[in-house]
Amino acid sequence: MTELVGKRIVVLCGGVGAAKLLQGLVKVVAPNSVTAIVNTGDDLSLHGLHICPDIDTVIYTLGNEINPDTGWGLRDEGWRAMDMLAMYGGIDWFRLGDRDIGTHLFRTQRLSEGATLSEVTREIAAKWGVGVNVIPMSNDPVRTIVTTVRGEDLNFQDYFVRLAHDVEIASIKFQGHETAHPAPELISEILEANIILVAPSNPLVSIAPILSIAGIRDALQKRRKDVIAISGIIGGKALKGPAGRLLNELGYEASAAAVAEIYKDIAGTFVIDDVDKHERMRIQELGLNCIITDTVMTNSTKAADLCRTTFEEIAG
Ligand code: FO1
Repeated sequence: MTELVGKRIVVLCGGVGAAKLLQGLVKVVAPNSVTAIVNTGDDLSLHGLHICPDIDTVIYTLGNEINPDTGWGLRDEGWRAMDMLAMYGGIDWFRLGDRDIGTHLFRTQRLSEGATLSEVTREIAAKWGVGVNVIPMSNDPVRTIVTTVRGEDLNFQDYFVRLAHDVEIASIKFQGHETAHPAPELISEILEANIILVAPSNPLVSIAPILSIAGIRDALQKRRKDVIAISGIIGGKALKGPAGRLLNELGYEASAAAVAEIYKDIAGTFVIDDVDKHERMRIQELGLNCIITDTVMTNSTKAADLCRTTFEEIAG
């Protein structure tokens, strides 16, 4: 799109939904005009390895090596290390493929040598030929912890994978967010971008950790009129993951309008799916412009169409 040439676009990202959006976005604009700010609240330390699921999902997707069946991990993966681990009775519920383990080994080694997560992420993205500037939300550890209605604190992956998010949640916290700093250049990227997209990721566990870090919400509020959030809730539920259920459990309605309400202080425009067009009025009453289009990204062409329509609408 000629009117976007030379413009900078920042995208706030969780995992699978954000990666699909980015795959479409890079068909519409030059990859090197895009910065992806990625949630690291889902990160975990396992088998002594530093694992960053959302960063890897974004990089593997943009590198065209994502496992198309799961939306995470690599295609043509082998599982021999996991088989060995199972044989020993080790922790094997978090499935790390043989190829994927190489990424975690490299990241863990580089971090132990003193590299920052931003630096290692840049190195990994470069090896995959990813032109998008992928940056973690912070180089400091911030961990998403969910507290169940029975009062038990769970690390995010324990909740999400081990328990298959089949447990009722009372609250969510982002351990370490009070002292964490945004990654270098993150705030200036937001302040200097022409357009800021909030990907259709889970607002409570993928985008909220990013917003919990001091300075990020303030920077977005300054840019509110150029911030466009895309609803991950379509027809009352998320296409993937527990967002709909989590919204209900934490006292929100599972609807596009409820997500718009969550983002109303940082976003000036909200994109909803055609099936939710009856919610337009409620969203406009919250003070947001509302774009209605097909938001279901079944493939990268449809994701590109979503980006193109959004940019055309905001250009008027
Ligand atoms: N998701 C699963 O449902 N089961 C797994 O065993 C699993 C392993 C895994 C390994 C590496 C990685 O980068 C992602 C992995 N995921 C797995 C996905 C991950 O739990 C979620 O997609 C995100 O954390 C939520 O955005």
